[in-house]
Amino acid sequence: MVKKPTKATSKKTKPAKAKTKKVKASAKTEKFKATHDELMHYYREMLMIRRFEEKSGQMYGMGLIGGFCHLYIGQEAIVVGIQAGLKDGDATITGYRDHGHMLAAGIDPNAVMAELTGRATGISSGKGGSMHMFSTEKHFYGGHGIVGAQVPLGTGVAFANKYKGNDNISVIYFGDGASNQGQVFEAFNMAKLWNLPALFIIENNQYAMGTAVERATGRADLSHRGDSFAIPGKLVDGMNVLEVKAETDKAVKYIRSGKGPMILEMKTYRYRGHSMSDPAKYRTKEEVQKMRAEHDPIDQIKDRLLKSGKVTEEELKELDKELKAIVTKSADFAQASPFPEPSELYTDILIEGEA
Ligand SMILES: Cc1ncc(C[n+]2csc(CCOP(=O)(O)OP(=O)(O)O)c2C)c(N)n1
Ligand SMILES: [Mg+2]
Repeated sequence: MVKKPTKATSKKTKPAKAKTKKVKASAKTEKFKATHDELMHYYREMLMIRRFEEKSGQMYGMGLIGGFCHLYIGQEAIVVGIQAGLKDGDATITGYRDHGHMLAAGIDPNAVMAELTGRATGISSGKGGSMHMFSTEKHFYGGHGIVGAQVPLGTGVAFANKYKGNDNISVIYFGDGASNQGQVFEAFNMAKLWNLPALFIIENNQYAMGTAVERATGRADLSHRGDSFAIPGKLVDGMNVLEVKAETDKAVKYIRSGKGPMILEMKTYRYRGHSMSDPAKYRTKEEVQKMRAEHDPIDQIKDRLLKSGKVTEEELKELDKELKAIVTKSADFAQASPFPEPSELYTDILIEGEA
């Protein structure tokens, strides 16, 4: 959602005293400068994704979303912080946990929810579902169900940008599990060989399905994955949107100046199971609770906003209501939309004239 930063609606109301949930980690955001409008913008964008994902979870439970559905709850600061450091024309590509990436890229929530529910008004005409959504208009190249497949594809997008001589970069998101795949290293090699404008983002949410990163990875500090290709990497607190934005700015500057690719390992955590069908028995409830209580990306910014006295708890509640209404509208829109016609099975298979 590339909306203008939201301003506090009323300055007269008395700022609420720290009535919010205590967030021990909020001090970490204090190290980074941000204007009030920027903080409000990040808060709004992250909360929008969370509310959208909560609704998606409900819709899945009601049987309105079929197939696989992977929620992004807990990881919101990554796409929001990165998107804030990009310019129009920059491309993004990711795996199946893609709803948040689409909303952050400014794609209409109605079109995303309609796609999740398989309706003709969906962004892939109801034929892609949760894992296969695209928007060439917003330079969002999917939505991919095959773990790691987006990495060579996104590297190809970076190649295209360089070939065309524009200054757009390609941001390629993938998980800690995907980072062990062979095709990722082949893509790294070519990206460095040709110094392509590629920003590789490893979303290390610490699990690949039910496997903890330490159980599957010889060296778990993934920011070093590019060492043997001379691709610089950095570890970033992916729960702190301000740190994500600051490190994105540095990486984008480096890449746009023609120096070649870069890797950012975003340390994060997913609160929900791998997909809607995962009961998450491989970790304790306490582990999840601790992350939520001490590192929640939205609470960290909320805490800082309230401490600033420039916005009240009431005003933030109003904003939340506004976002919930947008999400409800998207669910209503989806349910009122028709399913694709059976004849649609035979369209969008080959590009016209290419057969
Ligand atoms: C090539 C391939 N192998 C296996 C799978 C099954 N699979 C789907 S998601 C997943 C885990 C990937 O974890 P990670 O890369 O950490 O991303 P996350 O789900 O945590 O976002 C696996 C093994 C698949 N979709 N594709
Ligand atoms: Mg993972």
